[in-house]
Amino acid sequence: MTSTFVDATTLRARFAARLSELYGTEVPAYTTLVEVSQEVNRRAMERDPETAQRLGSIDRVTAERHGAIRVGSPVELAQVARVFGALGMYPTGFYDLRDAAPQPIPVVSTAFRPTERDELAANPFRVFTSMLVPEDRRFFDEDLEQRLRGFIEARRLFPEELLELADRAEVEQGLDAPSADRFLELASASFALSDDPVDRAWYGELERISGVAADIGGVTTTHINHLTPRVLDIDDLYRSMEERGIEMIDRIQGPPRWEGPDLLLRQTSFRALSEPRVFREPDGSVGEGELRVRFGEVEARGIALTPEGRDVYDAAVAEVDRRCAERPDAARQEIAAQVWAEHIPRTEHELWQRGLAFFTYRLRDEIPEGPVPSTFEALVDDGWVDLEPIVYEDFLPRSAAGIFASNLSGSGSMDTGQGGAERDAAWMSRQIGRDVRLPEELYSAESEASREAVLRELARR
Ligand code: OOG
Ligand code: NI
Repeated sequence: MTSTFVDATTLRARFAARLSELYGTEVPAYTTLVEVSQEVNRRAMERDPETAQRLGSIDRVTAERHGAIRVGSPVELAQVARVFGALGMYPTGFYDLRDAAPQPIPVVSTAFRPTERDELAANPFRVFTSMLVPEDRRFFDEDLEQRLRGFIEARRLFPEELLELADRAEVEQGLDAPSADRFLELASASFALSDDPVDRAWYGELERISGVAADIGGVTTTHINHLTPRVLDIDDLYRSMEERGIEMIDRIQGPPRWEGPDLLLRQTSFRALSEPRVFREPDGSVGEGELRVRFGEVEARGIALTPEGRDVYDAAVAEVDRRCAERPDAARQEIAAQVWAEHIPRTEHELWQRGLAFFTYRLRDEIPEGPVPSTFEALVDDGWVDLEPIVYEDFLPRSAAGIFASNLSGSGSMDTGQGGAERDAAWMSRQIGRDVRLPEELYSAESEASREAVLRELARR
């Protein structure tokens, strides 16, 4: 390779930075969010650098973003997969938001992200990608399904030149410098807010069913819907944003603030302001209008849970819901912290012992005197092997639905008497011709590989 070759990792980092720049010019409050996030992370590092970096280096966390986009069909999703494939990002996880509380959303989603630990460490950029399900009769009748599909089939989200560059980049795992520049230019332009006129009547018809349906099927392009920085202390972030006069949604989604280890994912957001858009009115005239569809989100990440851990987590969330319903005046945060204290282990070690969270292992440089313990458990318990938590790299459907819902104007409408089209990860994989990977399999493989590496190393010593 010549020195001007841009590999997939560098391409991904450059794309993430470029999108961040674009989104900052489009949504100025995002720039404030990034500034405040950096202050919050600096404070967390000053308090305790070791704890702050337990789930990723400060360099990784500072650069870390996730974006969200929404598309209309499997054909479009397959094209998205090609663009992100060029950046070393692969479809991971399947989320069905159509039966989500507090509000059903007519989409199924996946996230494109790097899957290898060193790639995540180099740049963990990920994009939550939702696809409309026009076939779902609970939301759309047959006539509207046909018109929606017709509208979506007639548009092109990505120019052919971009898709061809993407395919080449994926095969060659990067691009020469001029092609890389061109790829980045075309890719970021594909996610910019468009000034194509929005058909007011069509948009309005879809919006009565779902604001998300209108945002996807009511316009001729896709756009980056939010871009989320990662913080080390989301409670500090929430307070700091409100102090700056930015009104946040009423709470932080996901696990409560508590004394034990951070689990999974906590997120919160603020509603972006209205943005000017061009509209075509029913009388054919074209003029300025406004839409309010994009927002700012921020997140804090915790340890990945095993399926058993996820069951404990889900049971705790159900218990919080139950107690909150019994005591509608009580603060959810307080109830949740109480439930957590009762149900969730307070240390990483106990999470590991009970098989509730994923860890990798490291043989200590200084190992104890005496015979080698005979079980892996004892190697950990007796101080031969250290546990290192695996950070949760994915999303939570309930938080996702909460984020969607808190940023919609109307509640939409749904006919629950109708059947919904069946969708799952296997269906999505077939549609896009790529395997949608399951997060828990990736975490489990990483943990297992590290356990074997420790045993091999121990045998050599
Ligand atoms: C995606 C909402 C989900 C998250 O972080 O859970 C999401 C969207 O609004 O398109 O991004
Ligand atoms: Ni998000």
